[in-house]
Formats: sequence, C-alpha cells, structure tokens
Amino acid sequence: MKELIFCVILIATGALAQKEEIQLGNIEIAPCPRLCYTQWFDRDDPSGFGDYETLINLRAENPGKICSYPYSIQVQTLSGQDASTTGQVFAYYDTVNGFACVNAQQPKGKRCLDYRVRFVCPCPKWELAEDILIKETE
Ligand SMILES: [Ca+2]
Repeated sequence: MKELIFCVILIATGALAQKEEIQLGNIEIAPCPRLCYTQWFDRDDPSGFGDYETLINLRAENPGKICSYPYSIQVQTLSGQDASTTGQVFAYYDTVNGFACVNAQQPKGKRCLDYRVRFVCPCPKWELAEDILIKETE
C-alpha cells in the first residue's frame, strides 16, 4: 500500500510522466504498476447465513481473474449503493478475506443486502500489450 500511495503522489506531481524509471537523488524507483479494476463478482445471496463474497471462494470459482495481492476492494449493493453507506455491519471487508455480511449481526433483525465486490489489481498483461501496440501504430 505504501508503494501505491507513493506512486499516486508521483503521478499527481507529474514526476512519472513518460518515464519507465525515475531517479530521485541516488534512489532508483521501479516503475509503478498500472492498476485496473477486476470485473464485479456476486457469488452469493444473503438468503442463507449472509452474503459471502470471500476471496477464497471467488478465486476458486474464477481462476486467474483476481491477483494474489489486490491493492483494494470495492463493495456495493447490486443496485450500486456503496457498502459503507448502507448502515449494515460487516464481518470482514478487506483485501485478504474479501467481504462477508452475516445476517445474524445486523441490527433490528434485518437481513443483509445483496452485495457485489471488485478488486484493484495490476492490469492484466494482455491489456498492457494492447496499450503498447496502440502506441506503436500511432
Ligand atoms: Ca452477493
């Protein structure tokens, strides 16, 4: 995460413009990875114990689609409302476990809403290759 924040700062200040590597004094910095969102995943409904969008299950069901170390996770309801604004309680909501909303943990006996998740990962190689191809043919 520290690297990502550093990259964002560098990008914001224009320090990375058109450069594969930059030098700050004597410190050489590797190029920052380009980041992409994965597709949205909605593998569970809250009809049982809750809505379990866990990384272990998502990876098993979508091989190769989620990187090993996502930079961040985004969660929203199927209608597009951000999870943090629903007032519901979450068992976990992170880039290690994924996301889970447990019905029994919700206030006033309410059931979890149906959520979907996506992750920020380094862009897939084919996408980068396409980008390079476009630049070469311009
Ligand atoms: Ca769901």
